[in-house]
Amino acid sequence: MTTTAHPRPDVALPRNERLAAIDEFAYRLRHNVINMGQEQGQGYVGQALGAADILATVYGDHLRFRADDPHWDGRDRFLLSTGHYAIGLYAALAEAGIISRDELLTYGSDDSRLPMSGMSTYTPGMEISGGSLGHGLPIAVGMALGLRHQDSPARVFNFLSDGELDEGSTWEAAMSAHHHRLGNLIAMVDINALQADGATSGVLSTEPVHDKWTACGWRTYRVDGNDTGALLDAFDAAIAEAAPAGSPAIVLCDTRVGKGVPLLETREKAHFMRIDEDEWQICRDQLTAGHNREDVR
Ligand SMILES: Cc1ncc(C[n+]2csc(CCOP(=O)(O)OP(=O)(O)O)c2C)c(N)n1
Ligand SMILES: [Mg+2]
Repeated sequence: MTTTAHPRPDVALPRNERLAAIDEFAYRLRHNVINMGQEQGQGYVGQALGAADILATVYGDHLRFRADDPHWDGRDRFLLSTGHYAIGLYAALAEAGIISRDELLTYGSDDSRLPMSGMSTYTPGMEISGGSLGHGLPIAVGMALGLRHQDSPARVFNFLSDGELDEGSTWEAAMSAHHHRLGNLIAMVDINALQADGATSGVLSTEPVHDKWTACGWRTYRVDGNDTGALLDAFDAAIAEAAPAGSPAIVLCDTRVGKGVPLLETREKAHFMRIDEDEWQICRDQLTAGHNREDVR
């Protein structure tokens, strides 16, 4: 068993303990998503299940934050570029202790702090508002530059979807990050091969994605985004070289929509899922059976 330095300065845990904590985080996150989705009977459930392992690795291990002080100046900034993935981030914020699990059940309802598309003014821990794809990375570049000017040790993490690789603004920002030597910027892309209009390969061919980021001057890692061990190693490597001035890093994560719930993994029209009343418990049971654990309600 190798002991690795945990990026949070106050912890140094063995790798297997870090992994176990990430897996537990991801498992609970997925249950939160199912519970939230059931309240509305529909939602961006497939993406959240697919990206759960990425969110768990970053929120459950790498990100520096204070749960009781979400606006703490020294926090790492986590920018959710894809507003419609908010259900997944809310589920992670509950596991991180920033919002309560009870509040999750207000998701998408009138007067809730948890709207279907992420809004920074509504939700503690939500750094930017989403909706218009392709805006997260440009904002992340400005934030990373600003934090460096302030001599802040905080890092900026930006979560993108593969659909955002269709946007010109993403690539302008990618070149700017390299130009400004933003070594404090770490991005990740959920490559779930899906967009609103169908398969990514049919909407716009973005491959070879690894080569493109490398050509833009980024340190680039590509992993199975549902393999928490691979994610942990990739983010460890990306963060180990993070510095106020250096190369930005990106972790390209190949994921499966609906991961963890076989009923949803094979669903057609997976961008926005409508799930029948009697199917939610099947989802929950499949998730629980796959992990041999207790339900999370
Ligand atoms: C600038 C912009 N153009 C178009 C849309 C409409 N839109 C909403 S979601 C989506 C699909 C984007 O792909 P991705 O985020 O990979 O979809 P998913 O994996 O969630 O199915 C599109 C085109 C938008 N929100 N913003
Ligand atoms: Mg996608």
